[in-house]
Amino acid sequence: MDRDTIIAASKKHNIVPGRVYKYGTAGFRMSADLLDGVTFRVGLLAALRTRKLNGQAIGVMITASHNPAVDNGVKIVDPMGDMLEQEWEAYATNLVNAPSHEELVEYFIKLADTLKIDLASPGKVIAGRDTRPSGITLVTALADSLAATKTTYGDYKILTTPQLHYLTRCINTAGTPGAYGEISEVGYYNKLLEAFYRALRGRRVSGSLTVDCANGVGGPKLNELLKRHDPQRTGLQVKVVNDDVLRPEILNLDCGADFVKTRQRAPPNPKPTPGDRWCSLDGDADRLIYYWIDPEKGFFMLDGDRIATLAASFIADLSRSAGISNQLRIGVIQTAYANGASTKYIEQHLQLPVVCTPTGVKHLHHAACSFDIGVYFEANGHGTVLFSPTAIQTFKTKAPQSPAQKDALDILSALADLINQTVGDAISDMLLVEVILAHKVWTMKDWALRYQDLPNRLVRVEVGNKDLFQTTDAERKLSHPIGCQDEIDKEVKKYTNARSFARASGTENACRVYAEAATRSEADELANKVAVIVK
Ligand code: 16G
Ligand code: ZN
Repeated sequence: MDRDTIIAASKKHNIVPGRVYKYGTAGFRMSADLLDGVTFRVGLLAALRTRKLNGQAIGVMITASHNPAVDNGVKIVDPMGDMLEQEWEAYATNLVNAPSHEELVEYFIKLADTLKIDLASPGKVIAGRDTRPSGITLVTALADSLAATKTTYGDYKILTTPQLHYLTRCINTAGTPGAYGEISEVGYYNKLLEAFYRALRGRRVSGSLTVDCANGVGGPKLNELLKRHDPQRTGLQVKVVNDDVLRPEILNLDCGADFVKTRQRAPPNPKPTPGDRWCSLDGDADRLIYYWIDPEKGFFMLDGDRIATLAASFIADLSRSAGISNQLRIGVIQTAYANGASTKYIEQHLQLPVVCTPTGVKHLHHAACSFDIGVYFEANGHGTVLFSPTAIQTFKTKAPQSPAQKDALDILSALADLINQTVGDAISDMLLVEVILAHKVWTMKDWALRYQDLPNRLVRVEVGNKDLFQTTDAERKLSHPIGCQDEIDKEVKKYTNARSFARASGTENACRVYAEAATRSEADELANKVAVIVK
């Protein structure tokens, strides 16, 4: 690896001076025109990371998810398809903030030295991007840094975020007992569909499902999956809407999972007919929100908490039917944003343990790994179910004592293939929900009736310096500024069944305040009072 080559390549991809960049919960994310130099430097980090991990492939995803079309982002995927190891986030931040090209290369070489990385060894990086046009130029910046560092590079072009995670894991497990799947986009569709058929075990999905794809990458990719799906075999009829990726400016505009979750209403176009089953994906297809229009009560949303409770109850039932419930520990991971009613339902009704972690997929994913079956979902619709090697082994080797036990074991086995084991995946999660509703023979209303959400309110508060707000107890309490939490507690005490917390956003320069209470007006009032305290 040659210093001058890297410097020369870097000079083609400047960072915008005077800005401070930080590798946050979603990597680097901002206005796309600020990202050229950032992406080049992320390439340098990926070049180090792959070599640190003996040449295993590292993934780089270029997406800004549910953000407006003018934004973009770049994040790194570790070899098993999980998020970049936390310690390395700081290295990424330092590399990207290097004030000059020369200092950048100095730091790069110093980092290699400190981490005992042999720069002459081979390395491999693969990349994917969502449908944002800016992704094309950003990929060029990435390719340039990988060429300058003599790193083998594979461009998978347009992908959903979970597909890139899938491919990264497939490449690194190929030819091993843990082989995750065929290394191609088609391999991904085939794996999901085959598992979908197996998980249904002859049950039929009823009614049609309309999928709002946020005019993002989920549209064309879901269409690819559906081309291969045989509706005769499953009963699933899918109608794909908001799948226009030719007009980039309408990405995430008045549609998609984030719109539905934050506005608490269906996309205005096209309008759902009362009684229909709908779901929305976000701009990179890693979040999923279900909803329907109740003919009497109107819009009803089934968010990440509802998907988590549905999945946990189904899997716990199956493991009882399979006679393995005393062998495997099942747990549910949530964040402070989970509705209190869902937590209560899981603990008291499903009798399963709940763990609360800070916001951000990496925290939930990590906590889920401590169970044999870890169900994790953020309320915003991002989540998955992780099956440990022990769990998968048990499904395969346990000798069934009855046809019912065999049925349950086979379904569990199929779920472990259907559910993306690397990261939350809207398309995979959607097939999971359809399987469960088919098995339970549930309508949307049946699903909605499991528990009643506590009214809640989320407000965004502009603050001078969000970094002053530090939290403990999985973000449920403020440790700083001193005294702030006492004031919040004092307000919360005035309401019944109430809860409220404030935290600094990891993706925007603002604080978020969440409040829930027994009634809508109390939740609103409490949120506003806490917002005043934080301001
Ligand atoms: C990021 C996180 C998401 C989290 C959100 C919170 C990942 C891949 N994404 O999008 O999980 O819910 O940030 O945003 O970890 P906030 O910190 O601005 O509230
Ligand atoms: Zn997303």
